Amino acid sequence: MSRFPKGFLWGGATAANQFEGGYDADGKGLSVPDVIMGGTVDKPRFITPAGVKPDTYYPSHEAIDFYHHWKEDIDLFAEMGFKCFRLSVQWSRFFPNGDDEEPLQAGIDFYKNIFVHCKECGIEPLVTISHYEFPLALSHKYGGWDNPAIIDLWLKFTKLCFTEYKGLVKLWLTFNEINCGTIAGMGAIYGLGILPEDDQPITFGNAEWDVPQRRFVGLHNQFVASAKAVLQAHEIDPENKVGCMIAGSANYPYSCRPDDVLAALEADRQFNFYCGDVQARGAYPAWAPTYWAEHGADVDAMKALAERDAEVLKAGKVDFYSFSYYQSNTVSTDPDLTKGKGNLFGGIQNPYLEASAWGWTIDPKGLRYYLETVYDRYQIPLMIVENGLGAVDERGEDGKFHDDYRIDYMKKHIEQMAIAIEHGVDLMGYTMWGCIDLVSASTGEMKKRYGFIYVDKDNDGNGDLHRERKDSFYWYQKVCQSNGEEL
Ligand code: BGP
Repeated sequence: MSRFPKGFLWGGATAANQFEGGYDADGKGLSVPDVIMGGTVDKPRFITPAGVKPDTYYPSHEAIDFYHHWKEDIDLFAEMGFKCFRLSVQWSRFFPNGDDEEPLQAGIDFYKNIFVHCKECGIEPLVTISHYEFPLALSHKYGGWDNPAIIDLWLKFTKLCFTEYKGLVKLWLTFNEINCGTIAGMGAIYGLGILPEDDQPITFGNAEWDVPQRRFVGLHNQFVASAKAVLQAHEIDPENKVGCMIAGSANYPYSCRPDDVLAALEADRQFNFYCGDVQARGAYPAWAPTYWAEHGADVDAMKALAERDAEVLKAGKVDFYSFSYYQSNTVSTDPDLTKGKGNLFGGIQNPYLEASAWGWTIDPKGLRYYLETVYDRYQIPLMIVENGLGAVDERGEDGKFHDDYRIDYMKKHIEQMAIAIEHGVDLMGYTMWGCIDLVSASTGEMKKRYGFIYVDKDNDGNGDLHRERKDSFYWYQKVCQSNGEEL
């Protein structure tokens, strides 16, 4: 008997702006990621908010050109035995300016063909409605998610999706890693469409131009929009299930010094619970006012918003809780401790754990810790919608990609999932991040590869885009086919 439930959703995950390309194809409007340049682990990405600059390389413009390779790619996922494929739709493919009267038929058809083909292949699509994507024209005209007018514009887009894809898609996520909106700089741009006035590096925290109050109002508007979308989705098709999506991290105190333990609790609140509580429990946590005060928001204004919208937040709780998990995070109040490079979380180097080439701590047991903590807290089904290893892949002497390090990473994480399930966690599925090589969100590189499928393209955009199976492709095929028994 398998340790994983029958119908467990094994699969892979992607995001439109990181793999679709076709950034101006068939009438699509510019989206915020279309004006974000490439970077590296040491050199931040820059945003050119006014628009696309000549002679400048923007990784999203072609990405891996799923726009023209979608059938071939889905066939490869089917060959691996995917039960589920997570992808996102781009608002600006339907409504190029975000507030257009009528949608573009080409945008509707593009995704419809994909969903139909997924069905033919026995693959359940899991659709993220907003994955770090926002029509650039809306940022220019309305400012971003801090403007409440965005809520209804977005709900027009979600209604279109729920209606057009009824019967083809039943699993939805509203906002990718919504909790990143709590991070200055990166959170404002990627999550909330709130942009600086001129070209700026994208920082993880500490952005001079960033206004915390705008971010917290923006997040509140997203909570309301997400709750209304849950109600809309259920009304249009009772089969629909809508989840939240949180950038998850297990937060450990560096020492048993009470200050460090409290710092870990604080990190849990900031990254994991602030948004998760509103979306999964339907109300702000009791500590929200202190949190707003500590993060530079206007407490009275936030309290007024929370009270005004309490009913809708309660009514529009999500059906399931999804999250990304790459690493754990170690925190301390001791300023002398060395900072790790870390993904979104920074944090201190954990002496018991190794890190990836990009400085992300590798911690499979942290995944179990996270699963069990979050399930205790919310007691609704969970789904891991991102997890994986970003690494440099090089051809072996035989010309093939032997990515045993990736297999090892995933195997250890899946083992921990099995234990969490044994402990009672209701886990719906696992979509590994970047199942086909794609553009890195944090650095804009192609060199940071996650895929089971190699794509011939480099950081500067060179390559013929052909696809190749890596060793992990055949390994994951066995995982999918044996429902997680053969690791
Ligand atoms: C998450 C994002 C994804 C993805 C992933 C890996 O934060 O939801 O979009 O990119 O991280 O990150 P990176 O691409 O920076 O390696």
